[in-house]
Amino acid sequence: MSIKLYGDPGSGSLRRVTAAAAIMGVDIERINVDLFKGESHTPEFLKLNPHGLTPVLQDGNAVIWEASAINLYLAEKANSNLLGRTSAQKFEVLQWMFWSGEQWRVFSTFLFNEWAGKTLMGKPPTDAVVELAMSNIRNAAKVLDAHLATRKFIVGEDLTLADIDIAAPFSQYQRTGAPFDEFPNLMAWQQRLLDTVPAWAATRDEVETRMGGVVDALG
Ligand SMILES: N[C@@H](CCC(=O)N[C@@H](CS)C(=O)NCC(=O)O)C(=O)O
Repeated sequence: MSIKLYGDPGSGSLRRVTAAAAIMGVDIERINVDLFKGESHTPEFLKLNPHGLTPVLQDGNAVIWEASAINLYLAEKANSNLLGRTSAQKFEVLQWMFWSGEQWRVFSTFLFNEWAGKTLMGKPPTDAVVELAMSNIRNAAKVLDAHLATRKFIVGEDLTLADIDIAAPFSQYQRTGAPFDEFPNLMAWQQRLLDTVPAWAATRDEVETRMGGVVDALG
């Protein structure tokens, strides 16, 4: 039975899983959920994830939502080094993944929601939301930039799930206007991922094609 992955190709959260699965060589069956048509809020989909959010993975009886949890599930199944090579590294990878969810990605999500819910519809953004998000991104990026000054990847010498989780907000960077370009080591690391991890570059292209189509469709 195939492993099914539900999501919209324009989603940075789906990209975390499609990139990781490709790197690990795990075959998945993609099932498109058009988020711009509200397809993650149908009664059928809400049975998979009552939050109405994607991605969702279905592997036999196992249904998992939250991209980081999905990636941990797949990495354990594939016995992949994306989890880190040593026990110490594994906890460092987890530390950065949890940090990414709570202190980092969420603020880019605020900016993306402003863009998708307002800018794209020709409405003014809510300044307080944008200011809060920008200042939290700057505070976190300062720490990340210092961390990356002497490192190629977030943990150890190789790509891990921590890189994938922390790089995800770059998926919507052109649309959110997050101030990443104020941080040279962060920008260099992101470019390194695009240059050295083919699945990261391929999934970036997939997001861009889909989002270009969304913008065109809305005229
Ligand atoms: N923390 C969740 C975030 C999931 C999420 O925000 N997914 C967005 C797409 S990137 C979504 O499905 N949005 C649909 C909606 O809000 O209706 C994860 O990491 O999987």
